[in-house]
Amino acid sequence: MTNVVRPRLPEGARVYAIGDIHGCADLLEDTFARIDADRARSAAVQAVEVYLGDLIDRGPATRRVIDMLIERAGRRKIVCLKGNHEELAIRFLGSPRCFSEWSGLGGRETLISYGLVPVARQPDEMVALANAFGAALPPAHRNFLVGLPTFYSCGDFFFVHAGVKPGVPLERQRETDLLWIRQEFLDWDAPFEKMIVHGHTPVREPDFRENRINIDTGAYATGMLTCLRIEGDTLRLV
Ligand SMILES: [Mn+2]
Repeated sequence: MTNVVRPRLPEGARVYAIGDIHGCADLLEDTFARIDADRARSAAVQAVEVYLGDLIDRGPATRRVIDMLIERAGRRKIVCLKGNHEELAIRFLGSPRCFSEWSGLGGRETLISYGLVPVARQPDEMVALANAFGAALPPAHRNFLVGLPTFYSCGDFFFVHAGVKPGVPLERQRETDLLWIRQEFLDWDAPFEKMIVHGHTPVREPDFRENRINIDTGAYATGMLTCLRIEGDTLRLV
């Protein structure tokens, strides 16, 4: 019989992990309230909120979501991770030709939230739109997007947007895998070095596996933004 050791956080640490927000400010506001109520019921020595990336795009209120997260960071310990959508938005600023790819994945909603008209067919129109986006983006938002880390590790847990490349040590993962990987990671059922908590691939309900936990419940389409609380070896949905 195998001796199953459940992954755990260090004594006194609590993590609230939040799935892909995708521009849904109202759902984020509701999640803030749920976390605050949970903290009021039981105080933690050290609580950190980890937002798993894809904060932007698809939903209607990317600009407000970023404002809310920046404001939240002023009074709570939070970590916002980079998702593939944040990568695309940043890339568009320097490479206007990726407009078609980004806009099709929900970037047009982000541009609209910054007061822009997301139409560009010719290369020169894409350059003009990228410049307009750069001008419309408050410096604090640009710094926020550019400065996002790609993972957060605590105790036996590893938080990341998309997943990790099987067979590669966590400390040697490539950013493109952390932000984009899908089937190769999802199909892998052997243990990783740590329990991987991730988003990126929507599921109907939080998916608890032996080696990973997917909490992307497709908020922008379902209205469900999942928040998972981890303390010790105890997992609970908030
Ligand atoms: Mn994603």
